[in-house]
Amino acid sequence: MDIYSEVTQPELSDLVNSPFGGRYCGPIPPRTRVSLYRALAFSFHSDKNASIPGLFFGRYAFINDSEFEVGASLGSGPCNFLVKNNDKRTGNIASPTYPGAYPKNLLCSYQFLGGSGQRVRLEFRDFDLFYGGQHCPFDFVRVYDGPDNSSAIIGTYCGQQRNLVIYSSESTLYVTFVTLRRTANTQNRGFKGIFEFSNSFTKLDFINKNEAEHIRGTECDQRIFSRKESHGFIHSPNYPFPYIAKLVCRYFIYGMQNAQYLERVRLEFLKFQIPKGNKKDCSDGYLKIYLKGQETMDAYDKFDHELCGEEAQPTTMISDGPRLLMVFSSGELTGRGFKANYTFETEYRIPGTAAPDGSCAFTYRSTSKKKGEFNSPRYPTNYPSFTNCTYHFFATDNEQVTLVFDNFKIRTDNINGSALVGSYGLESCQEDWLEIYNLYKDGTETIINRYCHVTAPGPIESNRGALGLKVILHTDDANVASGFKARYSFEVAKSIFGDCGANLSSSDSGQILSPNFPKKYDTPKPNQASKSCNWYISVRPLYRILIIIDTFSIEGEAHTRGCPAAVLRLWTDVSSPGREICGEKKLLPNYGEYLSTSNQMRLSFITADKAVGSEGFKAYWTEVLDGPSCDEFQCEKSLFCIPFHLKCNNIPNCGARDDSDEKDCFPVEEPQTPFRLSWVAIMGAILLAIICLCVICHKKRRRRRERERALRRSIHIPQMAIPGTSRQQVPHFCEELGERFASVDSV
Ligand SMILES: [Ca+2]
Ligand SMILES: [Ca+2]
Repeated sequence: MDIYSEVTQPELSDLVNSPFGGRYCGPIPPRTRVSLYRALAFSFHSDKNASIPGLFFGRYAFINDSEFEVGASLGSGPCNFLVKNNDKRTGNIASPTYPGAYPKNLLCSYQFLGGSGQRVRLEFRDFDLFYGGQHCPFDFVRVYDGPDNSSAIIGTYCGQQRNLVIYSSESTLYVTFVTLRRTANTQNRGFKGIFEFSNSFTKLDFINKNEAEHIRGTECDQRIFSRKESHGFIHSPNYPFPYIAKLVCRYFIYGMQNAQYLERVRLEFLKFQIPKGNKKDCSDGYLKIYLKGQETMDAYDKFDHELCGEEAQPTTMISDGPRLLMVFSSGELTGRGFKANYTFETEYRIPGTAAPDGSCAFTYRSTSKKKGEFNSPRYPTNYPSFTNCTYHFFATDNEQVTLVFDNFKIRTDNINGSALVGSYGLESCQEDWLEIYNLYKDGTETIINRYCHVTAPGPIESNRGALGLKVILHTDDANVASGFKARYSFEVAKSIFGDCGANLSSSDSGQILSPNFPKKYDTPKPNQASKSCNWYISVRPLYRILIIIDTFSIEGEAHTRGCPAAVLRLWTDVSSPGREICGEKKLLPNYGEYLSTSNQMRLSFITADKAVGSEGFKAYWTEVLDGPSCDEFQCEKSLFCIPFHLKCNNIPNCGARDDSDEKDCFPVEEPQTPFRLSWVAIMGAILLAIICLCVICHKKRRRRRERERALRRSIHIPQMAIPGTSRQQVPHFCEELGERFASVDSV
């Protein structure tokens, strides 16, 4: 069956020239057809001689053409109309063959011209067009906010639409309906709706033209985009006069959100009145507030606040993210409405007390919280460029604050200096950087160090007596990274030496060991954020201090991640930032040798609660005089002048690569050992000989006595004094000895 629904004349001969309306076969019947003009034709073709009855069955009706005459015909086509408010204040609009499948290759236009002060409302009650894609490349309805197709476009619509209602901003509206010439067999109905001209639609002058923008096509929706930390006022429609009933207006208040900026919206109500209905709740009129961007997920049922009555409760709200939406719905009752102040604030996503001026400055007071976290803006998202953020940590009296960094990545493209020691120091960090200061009560501050790249700061304790710490994050105008995440902890102040450490001032040399050396250094107690040992070395004026690190193993690696868990901080110049050392000895620069710039030096060994422990370190320090003249021992290579008694003391005092103080020690020291040994051996031998003689003498005397007794028994000699044996009654050691030597045969 071929259908021709666009035939202009009812003569059959014209079918050849008429647009072809589709060919149908099989079990599915064609959809309803409405002729574009006064005639409709279809033809049935069969290749069989005899047709079977009941092949198809349908109904027809002649319908009134005026249903499609939206206004005065402009005569240039079947569906071009001019609609004036004087002719028709309200009426129907329908596509030219609705509800029959619309023709291809169609161009319809509907021009609505209202009177002064009027707006045009168009409501589509049925809308069914072929859906060719998001931008409607094939068939579409396009609505213009003005008198013709050179006006601003409100929207282009295709596919199926529900609840499509469009308002003109002013008194005119222009609608086109376009279908393309295609061979595809589509059978969509087109559209049907109503239009209305009215003076009673909301006046748009409550929308502040300078700050806000009416969303074209809506009755009273507006959009406010931040112009970077901008602010302004929003009002209910008709404010300060009562709003009209049965009205829905939406306020989309959107802060900035891009790589550089992230804002949130602060909303503060200054005036508020939306009368409650009979139920004494917000079921009549209300203002719903959405703080989390629910509208982007069409979650209009998940509002954060619903306001009605005589006051806004709460009066101030802050969005969670860059978006805030308000939906105002007036019910049967009318009221004075509301006035509110909105402010776009930069959202740093940093915990802590923010500065009232909205700058990136945060304060952490021991009096309000003893421990917590802080981070770079928007961590773990990249921090913005061209930003300075300040973090103040204020301890109370007799407290110290500890900072421990858990993540650290500050963009540095040009790493200055030796890569092995890590990226810290004022010279190394010239792009983005982090600085940490001690703060004092007199308003002064001293820098602890500047850090950048991946070299995380070691654990930091504020100096005893300091008011607290200050951290500054500086970023330059390009290139960013994820930034840092760290913890702070206020704790009872320790001694000036920390948990261990000492004053080393009454000696010319010594050694410094990490706690438990050579066993693993221990980590802080469970309730402590850090454990620290501070050593203060001072020597005679004009002398300097040479430190030689003999053994060294501290977790961390300066150039790949810094020393965030444990660090040896070493000040060769007590008035400048110290060095931060960790890792293994082979990575230490200059073979682990450090020389003070004055007669003072400070070392701090700090472990954070996350430290796991390692061998630690052993270091030797020596008071040295630097210069050509020397009254005592002069090192050969380093030329340091050191006390004589440090020569041959088995400790390197001249330097890591100068062993001159421990050289040529053999002639003085080595002979002592064999000499002492030989004396012990000789004395031992003499003693052994005496013991042997005594034993032999004793045995020999006993044997002689037995011999004499046996002789006396055999010849019965009475017991009497015999002159030859009298000396046996009075034995004498020397006599025995003499006897022993006299009778060599018996040995
Ligand atoms: Ca940068
Ligand atoms: Ca020595």
